[in-house]
Amino acid sequence: MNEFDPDPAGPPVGGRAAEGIVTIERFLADHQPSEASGELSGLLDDIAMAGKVIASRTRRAGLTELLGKVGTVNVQGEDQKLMDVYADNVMTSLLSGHGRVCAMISEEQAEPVILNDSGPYVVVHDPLDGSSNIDSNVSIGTIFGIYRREDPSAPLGSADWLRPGRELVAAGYILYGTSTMLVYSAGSGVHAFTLDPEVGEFLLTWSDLRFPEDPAYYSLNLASAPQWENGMSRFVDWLNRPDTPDLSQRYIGSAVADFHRNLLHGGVFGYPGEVNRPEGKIRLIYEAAPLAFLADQAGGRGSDGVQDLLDIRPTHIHQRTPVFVGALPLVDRLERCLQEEQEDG
Ligand code: P6P
Repeated sequence: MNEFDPDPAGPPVGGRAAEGIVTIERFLADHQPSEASGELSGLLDDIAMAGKVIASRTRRAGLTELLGKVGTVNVQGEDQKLMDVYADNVMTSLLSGHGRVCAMISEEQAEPVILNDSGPYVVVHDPLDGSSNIDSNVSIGTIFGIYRREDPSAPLGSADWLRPGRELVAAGYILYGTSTMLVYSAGSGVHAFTLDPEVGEFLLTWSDLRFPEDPAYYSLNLASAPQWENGMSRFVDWLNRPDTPDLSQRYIGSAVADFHRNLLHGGVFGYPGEVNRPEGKIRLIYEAAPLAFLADQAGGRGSDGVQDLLDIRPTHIHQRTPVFVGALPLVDRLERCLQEEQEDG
């Protein structure tokens, strides 16, 4: 532990605390494959920069004009917050440079944003997940995923972004909370960085994060239980049995914050399908798939209750899906409960 090592809120069971001062730029450079062009590292650097800019505003949103609604609704039919639009603009602006990104899929944009027709990467993102919490100062976050175009010579089109999460080359989130953390994976483990605002750098906090063996939390909005798809009550009943893991219920209303706590301390986040909304609320491409990619890399997984989230090929960019993502034993148990209910009819 040295002066730059943030005093972690208890190093996670499954991860290695940083030794010394490692910036994200250096970590990316040291961990990219020798044959890499550096383009993906450069893109992740750009996303880190976007995180710094958005963090600086979320810290002051209460003091500036950036709280409140724009007065428009996004394609989801949700009130757009000023910060949603700001975060979307920052991500688009910072990722438009260098020619690395040909297209972006955003929760805040009805259609794909085409930046150029030659960039090797497609970026999917929820610029500010949990934004309904902005005015109550609850942690919110940017969720992102990166696909590499399979055939850059082919005309750019939906085949470049309507892809299963299994084809992601990287994914992560930036969590704007008590501190700003960037957590990402490029397919070789999950790594977490804390923004030191004085230095203006994301510094490595933990590498190779993995869900702890003994989970501590489950994140379900129990108030929605009456609307849940069949089988969910079977899971909650299982949780409350004396012979099952003694979990606490924590639900923030910001998936990225729930996911992060469950990654560090063990747990599962769920947003089930509902009787009148069987597809659930969470969007597949830019929320569920990136989180499922991270979970997979950290020894957990994501499911829609029947299949791995990473195996679902989207049919449209704002497609929603039921989501159960986190520690393997809990996701497996959830799937089993839903399937047993199905079998029992
Ligand atoms: P509810 C935020 O709007 C979000 O998409 C997720 O971040 C969060 O987990 C969920 O919605 C909260 O939804 O219906 O429980 O308020």
